[in-house]
Amino acid sequence: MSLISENPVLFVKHGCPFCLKVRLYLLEAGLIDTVTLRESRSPEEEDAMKAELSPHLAKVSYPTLRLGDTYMTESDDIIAHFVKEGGPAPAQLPTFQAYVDGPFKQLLALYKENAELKQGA
Ligand SMILES: N[C@@H](CCC(=O)N[C@@H](CS)C(=O)NCC(=O)O)C(=O)O
Repeated sequence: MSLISENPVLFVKHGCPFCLKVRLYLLEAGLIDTVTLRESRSPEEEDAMKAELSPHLAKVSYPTLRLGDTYMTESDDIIAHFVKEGGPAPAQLPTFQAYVDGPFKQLLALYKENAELKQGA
């Protein structure tokens, strides 16, 4: 695996369900220690992280994985990267799967409903 030599940095925002999905994958896959985790936990830390990332991204979004000079911003792409590097398939991870099929799915449905309600208001 080239995960450690690339020294990946995972930028996450506290409370972000997409960030938790990636963290859960890495944790259950036993890969959490192969990344440097950077988490913003307050508006001030969020501003600082955004200022750090915005020169490299068209639109800052979390989670973001930095691999050398490359930045990835889609949670599924980030997980796919670790699978490609030799990590287990997400379908083999029961806790990850329970989150994706349960709370994560519900949060996405609520997010969508909220957006539709806002549009109609
Ligand atoms: N499709 C993206 C969605 C990520 C997303 O919407 N993240 C939210 C946080 S939960 C975000 O970055 N919002 C912009 C912000 O917080 O500045 C993914 O799967 O990673």
